[in-house]
Amino acid sequence: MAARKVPAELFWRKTFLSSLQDEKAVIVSSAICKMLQLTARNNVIPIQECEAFRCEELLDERKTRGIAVLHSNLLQALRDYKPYGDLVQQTRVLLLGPIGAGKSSFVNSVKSVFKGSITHQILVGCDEDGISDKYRTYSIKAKDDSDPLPFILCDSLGLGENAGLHTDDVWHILKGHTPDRYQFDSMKPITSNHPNYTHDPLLKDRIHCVVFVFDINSFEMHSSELVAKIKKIRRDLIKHGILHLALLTHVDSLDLITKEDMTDIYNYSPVKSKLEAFHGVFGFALSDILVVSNYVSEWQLDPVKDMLILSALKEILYTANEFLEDLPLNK
Ligand SMILES: Nc1nc2c(ncn2[C@@H]2O[C@H](COP(=O)(O)OP(=O)(O)OP(=O)(O)O)[C@@H](O)[C@H]2O)c(=O)[nH]1
Ligand SMILES: [Mg+2]
Repeated sequence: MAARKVPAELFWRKTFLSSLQDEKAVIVSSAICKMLQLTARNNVIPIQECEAFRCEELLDERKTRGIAVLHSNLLQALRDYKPYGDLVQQTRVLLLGPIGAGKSSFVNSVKSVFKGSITHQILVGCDEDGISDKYRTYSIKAKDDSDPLPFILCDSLGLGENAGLHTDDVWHILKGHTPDRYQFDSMKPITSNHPNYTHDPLLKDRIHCVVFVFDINSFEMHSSELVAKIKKIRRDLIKHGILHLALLTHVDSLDLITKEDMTDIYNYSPVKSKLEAFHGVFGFALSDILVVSNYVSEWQLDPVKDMLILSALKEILYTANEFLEDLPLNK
Protein backbone atom coordinates (compact mmCIF):
# COMPACT_ATOMS: atom_id res chain seq x y z
CA MET A 1 0.00 0.00 0.00
CA ALA A 2 1.35 3.42 -0.89
CA ALA A 3 1.96 5.87 1.95
CA ARG A 4 -0.97 8.26 2.23
CA LYS A 5 -1.14 11.67 3.78
CA VAL A 6 -3.93 11.48 6.30
CA PRO A 7 -4.75 14.48 8.50
CA ALA A 8 -3.80 13.52 12.04
CA GLU A 9 -6.89 15.24 13.35
CA LEU A 10 -9.06 12.53 11.84
CA PHE A 11 -7.05 9.92 13.59
CA TRP A 12 -7.12 11.66 16.96
CA ARG A 13 -10.85 12.10 16.86
CA LYS A 14 -12.12 9.01 15.13
CA THR A 15 -9.60 6.25 15.62
CA PHE A 16 -7.94 4.32 18.32
CA LEU A 17 -4.20 4.94 18.29
CA SER A 18 -2.41 1.75 19.07
CA SER A 19 0.58 2.15 21.30
CA LEU A 20 1.73 -1.42 20.96
CA GLN A 21 5.49 -1.08 21.08
CA ASP A 22 6.24 -4.19 19.04
CA GLU A 23 3.70 -3.70 16.26
CA LYS A 24 3.70 0.10 15.95
CA ALA A 25 0.41 0.24 14.10
CA VAL A 26 -2.58 2.53 13.91
CA ILE A 27 -6.00 0.96 14.13
CA VAL A 28 -8.49 2.81 11.98
CA SER A 29 -12.24 2.37 12.03
CA SER A 30 -13.89 0.88 8.91
CA ALA A 31 -15.80 4.11 8.33
CA ILE A 32 -12.58 6.15 8.22
CA CYS A 33 -10.91 3.55 5.97
CA LYS A 34 -13.80 3.85 3.56
CA MET A 35 -13.91 7.63 3.69
CA LEU A 36 -10.17 7.96 3.03
CA GLN A 37 -10.07 5.01 0.65
CA LEU A 38 -7.45 3.23 2.71
CA THR A 39 -6.64 -0.37 2.00
CA ALA A 40 -5.92 -1.40 5.55
CA ARG A 41 -5.88 -5.08 6.37
CA ASN A 42 -8.17 -5.72 9.35
CA ASN A 43 -8.25 -1.95 9.84
CA VAL A 44 -4.58 -1.93 10.85
CA ILE A 45 -2.08 0.42 9.17
CA PRO A 46 1.64 0.07 9.90
CA ILE A 47 2.99 3.23 11.49
CA GLN A 48 5.55 3.64 8.68
CA GLU A 49 2.71 4.32 6.28
CA CYS A 50 1.28 7.20 8.27
CA GLU A 51 2.22 10.83 8.31
CA ALA A 52 1.10 13.13 11.09
CA PHE A 53 -0.12 16.67 10.45
CA ARG A 54 -1.04 19.31 12.90
CA CYS A 55 -4.25 20.89 11.64
CA GLU A 56 -5.43 24.38 12.33
CA GLU A 57 -8.61 23.93 14.27
CA LEU A 58 -11.62 25.65 12.88
CA LEU A 59 -15.00 25.48 14.49
CA ASP A 60 -17.95 25.31 12.17
CA GLU A 61 -19.83 28.50 11.45
CA ARG A 62 -22.89 27.59 13.52
CA LYS A 63 -20.75 26.90 16.58
CA THR A 64 -18.71 30.07 16.10
CA ARG A 65 -21.92 32.13 15.94
CA GLY A 66 -23.31 30.39 19.05
CA ILE A 67 -20.12 31.14 20.96
CA ALA A 68 -20.18 34.78 19.90
CA VAL A 69 -23.76 35.15 21.20
CA LEU A 70 -22.94 33.39 24.48
CA HIS A 71 -19.81 35.50 24.86
CA SER A 72 -21.66 38.78 24.54
CA ASN A 73 -24.48 37.57 26.85
CA LEU A 74 -21.95 36.59 29.49
CA LEU A 75 -20.10 39.90 29.21
CA GLN A 76 -23.37 41.78 29.58
CA ALA A 77 -24.49 39.63 32.55
CA LEU A 78 -21.21 40.36 34.30
CA ARG A 79 -21.35 44.08 33.55
CA ASP A 80 -24.91 44.15 34.94
CA TYR A 81 -24.02 42.06 37.96
CA LYS A 82 -24.65 43.75 41.29
CA PRO A 83 -23.63 42.42 44.67
CA TYR A 84 -26.79 41.34 46.49
CA GLY A 85 -28.92 43.99 48.17
CA ASP A 86 -26.42 46.81 47.60
CA LEU A 87 -24.72 45.62 50.78
CA VAL A 88 -21.31 46.14 49.20
CA GLN A 89 -20.09 47.86 46.04
CA GLN A 90 -17.67 45.16 45.01
CA THR A 91 -17.79 41.45 45.73
CA ARG A 92 -14.50 40.12 47.08
CA VAL A 93 -13.33 36.76 45.80
CA LEU A 94 -10.34 35.03 47.40
CA LEU A 95 -8.24 32.69 45.26
CA LEU A 96 -6.64 29.94 47.34
CA GLY A 97 -4.78 26.87 46.19
CA PRO A 98 -1.50 25.02 45.81
CA ILE A 99 1.61 26.82 44.57
CA GLY A 100 1.57 27.04 40.78
CA ALA A 101 -2.11 26.14 40.42
CA GLY A 102 -2.87 29.15 38.21
CA LYS A 103 -4.35 31.68 40.66
CA SER A 104 -2.46 34.71 39.35
CA SER A 105 -2.96 33.53 35.78
CA PHE A 106 -6.71 33.49 36.39
CA VAL A 107 -6.57 37.15 37.48
CA ASN A 108 -4.58 37.97 34.31
CA SER A 109 -7.13 36.02 32.26
CA VAL A 110 -10.13 37.85 33.69
CA LYS A 111 -8.34 41.18 33.17
CA SER A 112 -7.54 40.24 29.59
CA VAL A 113 -11.12 39.33 28.75
CA PHE A 114 -12.49 42.62 30.08
CA LYS A 115 -9.67 44.70 28.64
CA GLY A 116 -10.22 43.13 25.23
CA SER A 117 -6.53 42.29 24.84
CA ILE A 118 -4.05 40.02 26.57
CA THR A 119 -2.39 41.30 29.72
CA HIS A 120 0.35 39.63 31.70
CA GLN A 121 0.37 42.33 34.37
CA ILE A 122 0.79 39.90 37.22
CA LEU A 123 3.95 37.85 37.07
CA VAL A 124 3.26 34.15 36.99
CA GLY A 125 5.37 31.02 36.79
CA CYS A 126 7.70 28.86 38.74
CA ASP A 127 10.73 31.07 39.29
CA GLU A 128 11.00 33.31 42.32
CA ASP A 129 9.57 36.34 40.49
CA GLY A 130 6.49 34.43 39.44
CA ILE A 131 5.59 33.00 42.83
CA SER A 132 3.12 35.30 44.55
CA ASP A 133 4.36 36.26 48.01
CA LYS A 134 2.16 39.29 48.71
CA TYR A 135 -1.56 39.56 49.30
CA ARG A 136 -2.89 41.45 46.29
CA THR A 137 -6.39 42.68 45.62
CA TYR A 138 -7.26 43.48 42.01
CA SER A 139 -10.09 45.76 40.98
CA ILE A 140 -10.65 45.47 37.24
CA LYS A 141 -12.00 47.90 34.65
CA ALA A 142 -13.74 46.87 31.46
CA LYS A 143 -12.51 48.46 28.23
CA ASP A 144 -14.09 51.91 27.76
CA ASP A 145 -15.60 51.93 31.29
CA SER A 146 -14.43 54.49 33.82
CA ASP A 147 -15.77 52.65 36.87
CA PRO A 148 -14.27 49.40 38.09
CA LEU A 149 -16.27 46.21 37.70
CA PRO A 150 -18.34 45.16 40.73
CA PHE A 151 -15.86 42.58 41.97
CA ILE A 152 -12.33 42.34 43.36
CA LEU A 153 -10.11 39.31 42.84
CA CYS A 154 -7.79 38.63 45.79
CA ASP A 155 -4.61 36.70 45.01
CA SER A 156 -2.65 34.97 47.74
CA LEU A 157 0.50 33.01 48.44
CA GLY A 158 0.10 29.38 47.33
CA LEU A 159 -0.61 26.61 49.82
CA GLY A 160 2.15 24.07 50.47
CA GLU A 161 2.37 21.22 52.97
CA ASN A 162 4.91 22.89 55.26
CA ALA A 163 5.48 26.11 53.36
CA GLY A 164 3.27 28.65 51.65
CA LEU A 165 0.27 30.40 53.08
CA HIS A 166 -0.13 29.98 56.84
CA THR A 167 -3.59 28.62 57.72
CA ASP A 168 -4.11 31.42 60.28
CA ASP A 169 -3.50 33.97 57.52
CA VAL A 170 -6.47 32.51 55.66
CA TRP A 171 -8.73 33.57 58.54
CA HIS A 172 -7.29 37.07 58.72
CA ILE A 173 -7.92 37.48 54.99
CA LEU A 174 -11.45 36.08 55.21
CA LYS A 175 -12.39 38.50 57.98
CA GLY A 176 -10.87 41.45 56.11
CA HIS A 177 -7.92 42.20 58.43
CA THR A 178 -5.20 41.78 55.78
CA PRO A 179 -4.24 44.89 53.78
CA ASP A 180 -3.47 44.89 50.07
CA ARG A 181 0.27 44.26 49.41
CA TYR A 182 0.79 42.55 52.74
CA GLN A 183 4.04 40.55 52.55
CA PHE A 184 3.29 37.02 53.73
CA ASP A 185 5.58 35.09 56.03
CA SER A 186 5.03 31.32 55.84
CA MET A 187 6.30 30.91 59.38
CA LYS A 188 4.10 33.42 61.13
CA PRO A 189 0.72 34.88 60.28
CA ILE A 190 -0.15 38.59 60.38
CA THR A 191 -0.84 40.00 63.86
CA SER A 192 -2.85 42.99 64.98
CA ASN A 193 0.48 44.78 65.61
CA HIS A 194 1.14 45.04 61.91
CA PRO A 195 1.09 48.76 60.95
CA ASN A 196 -1.49 48.24 58.19
CA TYR A 197 -3.64 45.68 59.99
CA THR A 198 -7.33 46.45 59.40
CA HIS A 199 -8.71 46.42 62.95
CA ASP A 200 -12.41 46.93 62.34
CA PRO A 201 -13.13 45.50 58.91
CA LEU A 202 -16.53 46.20 57.38
CA LEU A 203 -18.61 43.79 55.33
CA LYS A 204 -17.02 45.27 52.17
CA ASP A 205 -13.53 44.26 53.41
CA ARG A 206 -14.50 40.65 54.05
CA ILE A 207 -14.25 37.82 51.56
CA HIS A 208 -17.62 36.93 50.05
CA CYS A 209 -16.61 33.80 48.13
CA VAL A 210 -13.55 31.55 48.19
CA VAL A 211 -12.30 29.82 45.06
CA PHE A 212 -9.90 26.88 45.45
CA VAL A 213 -7.73 26.81 42.35
CA PHE A 214 -6.07 23.57 41.20
CA ASP A 215 -4.23 22.38 38.12
CA ILE A 216 -6.53 19.74 36.55
CA ASN A 217 -3.48 17.65 35.63
CA SER A 218 -1.81 17.55 39.01
CA PHE A 219 -4.40 17.66 41.81
CA GLU A 220 -4.15 13.87 42.16
CA MET A 221 -0.41 14.14 42.82
CA HIS A 222 -0.51 16.40 45.88
CA SER A 223 0.92 14.97 49.08
CA SER A 224 -1.50 13.64 51.66
CA GLU A 225 -0.37 16.44 54.03
CA LEU A 226 -1.35 19.14 51.53
CA VAL A 227 -4.67 17.43 50.77
CA ALA A 228 -5.38 17.21 54.52
CA LYS A 229 -4.49 20.91 54.97
CA ILE A 230 -6.83 21.98 52.17
CA LYS A 231 -9.64 19.72 53.38
CA LYS A 232 -9.28 21.20 56.87
CA ILE A 233 -9.59 24.76 55.49
CA ARG A 234 -12.64 23.65 53.54
CA ARG A 235 -14.25 22.04 56.59
CA ASP A 236 -13.72 25.27 58.54
CA LEU A 237 -15.28 27.30 55.72
CA ILE A 238 -18.32 25.03 55.79
CA LYS A 239 -18.53 25.39 59.58
CA HIS A 240 -18.55 29.19 59.25
CA GLY A 241 -21.03 29.23 56.35
CA ILE A 242 -18.51 30.67 53.86
CA LEU A 243 -19.39 29.59 50.34
CA HIS A 244 -16.65 28.26 48.11
CA LEU A 245 -16.07 26.68 44.72
CA ALA A 246 -13.25 24.88 42.96
CA LEU A 247 -11.65 26.08 39.75
CA LEU A 248 -9.60 23.63 37.70
CA THR A 249 -7.09 25.30 35.38
CA HIS A 250 -4.76 23.93 32.66
CA VAL A 251 -7.64 22.14 30.91
CA ASP A 252 -5.92 22.98 27.61
CA SER A 253 -3.07 20.64 28.64
CA LEU A 254 -5.24 17.54 28.83
CA ASP A 255 -4.07 14.89 26.36
CA LEU A 256 -5.48 15.34 22.84
CA ILE A 257 -8.05 17.94 23.85
CA THR A 258 -9.31 20.03 20.93
CA LYS A 259 -11.00 23.40 20.71
CA GLU A 260 -14.21 21.64 19.79
CA ASP A 261 -14.01 19.68 23.08
CA MET A 262 -13.52 22.95 24.95
CA THR A 263 -16.80 24.31 23.59
CA ASP A 264 -18.68 21.68 25.59
CA ILE A 265 -16.11 21.11 28.28
CA TYR A 266 -18.37 19.81 31.05
CA ASN A 267 -19.61 17.03 28.75
CA TYR A 268 -16.14 16.06 27.51
CA SER A 269 -15.55 12.65 29.07
CA PRO A 270 -11.88 13.08 30.15
CA VAL A 271 -12.96 16.26 31.97
CA LYS A 272 -15.98 14.49 33.48
CA SER A 273 -13.64 11.80 34.85
CA LYS A 274 -11.35 14.48 36.27
CA LEU A 275 -14.28 16.19 37.98
CA GLU A 276 -15.33 12.90 39.54
CA ALA A 277 -11.76 12.21 40.67
CA PHE A 278 -11.56 15.72 42.14
CA HIS A 279 -14.87 15.20 43.92
CA GLY A 280 -13.46 11.93 45.30
CA VAL A 281 -10.34 13.61 46.70
CA PHE A 282 -11.69 16.94 47.98
CA GLY A 283 -15.42 16.33 48.32
CA PHE A 284 -16.71 19.30 46.28
CA ALA A 285 -20.10 18.74 44.69
CA LEU A 286 -19.70 18.27 40.92
CA SER A 287 -21.75 21.41 40.27
CA ASP A 288 -19.27 23.41 42.39
CA ILE A 289 -16.29 22.53 40.22
CA LEU A 290 -15.48 24.94 37.39
CA VAL A 291 -13.01 24.51 34.57
CA VAL A 292 -10.91 27.09 32.70
CA SER A 293 -7.98 27.44 30.42
CA ASN A 294 -6.00 30.53 31.42
CA TYR A 295 -4.26 32.89 29.05
CA VAL A 296 -0.61 32.12 29.58
CA SER A 297 1.38 32.41 26.38
CA GLU A 298 -1.16 33.68 23.87
CA TRP A 299 -1.04 37.05 22.18
CA GLN A 300 -4.67 37.11 21.11
CA LEU A 301 -7.94 36.49 22.85
CA ASP A 302 -9.80 33.32 22.00
CA PRO A 303 -13.63 33.31 22.18
CA VAL A 304 -13.72 29.73 23.52
CA LYS A 305 -11.28 30.50 26.35
CA ASP A 306 -13.13 33.74 27.06
CA MET A 307 -16.38 31.83 27.32
CA LEU A 308 -14.95 29.42 29.91
CA ILE A 309 -13.41 32.24 31.93
CA LEU A 310 -16.57 34.36 31.88
CA SER A 311 -18.85 31.40 32.72
CA ALA A 312 -16.64 30.49 35.69
CA LEU A 313 -16.59 34.11 36.88
CA LYS A 314 -20.37 34.35 36.61
CA GLU A 315 -20.78 31.22 38.78
CA ILE A 316 -18.34 32.64 41.32
CA LEU A 317 -20.14 35.99 41.59
CA TYR A 318 -23.58 34.39 41.80
CA THR A 319 -22.26 32.17 44.59
CA ALA A 320 -20.95 35.25 46.41
CA ASN A 321 -24.45 36.72 46.15
CA GLU A 322 -25.91 33.63 47.79
CA PHE A 323 -23.51 34.25 50.68
CA LEU A 324 -24.51 37.92 50.96
CA GLU A 325 -28.19 37.02 50.69
CA ASP A 326 -27.86 34.61 53.57
CA LEU A 327 -26.16 37.03 55.97
CA PRO A 328 -28.10 37.76 59.15
CA LEU A 329 -29.39 41.32 58.81
CA ASN A 330 -27.93 42.44 62.11
CA LYS A 331 -24.34 41.63 61.02
N1 LIG B 1 -1.31 25.60 29.94
C1 LIG B 1 -1.72 26.28 31.00
N2 LIG B 1 -0.81 26.81 31.83
C2 LIG B 1 -1.26 27.50 32.90
C3 LIG B 1 -2.65 27.70 33.15
N3 LIG B 1 -2.77 28.45 34.28
C4 LIG B 1 -1.52 28.69 34.71
N4 LIG B 1 -0.60 28.14 33.90
C5 LIG B 1 0.87 28.14 34.04
O1 LIG B 1 1.15 27.56 35.32
C6 LIG B 1 2.22 28.23 35.95
C7 LIG B 1 1.79 28.74 37.33
O2 LIG B 1 0.80 29.72 37.16
P1 LIG B 1 0.56 30.88 38.25
O3 LIG B 1 -0.58 31.69 37.76
O4 LIG B 1 1.83 31.59 38.56
O5 LIG B 1 0.12 30.01 39.49
P2 LIG B 1 -0.15 30.54 40.98
O6 LIG B 1 -1.22 29.68 41.53
O7 LIG B 1 -0.40 32.00 40.98
O8 LIG B 1 1.22 30.18 41.66
P3 LIG B 1 1.83 30.81 43.05
O9 LIG B 1 1.70 32.27 43.01
O10 LIG B 1 3.26 30.35 42.99
O11 LIG B 1 1.09 30.14 44.16
C8 LIG B 1 2.64 29.36 35.01
O12 LIG B 1 3.74 28.92 34.26
C9 LIG B 1 1.43 29.56 34.10
O13 LIG B 1 1.83 30.02 32.83
C10 LIG B 1 -3.60 27.12 32.23
O14 LIG B 1 -4.82 27.21 32.37
N5 LIG B 1 -3.07 26.43 31.18
MG1 LIG C 1 0.56 33.57 41.93
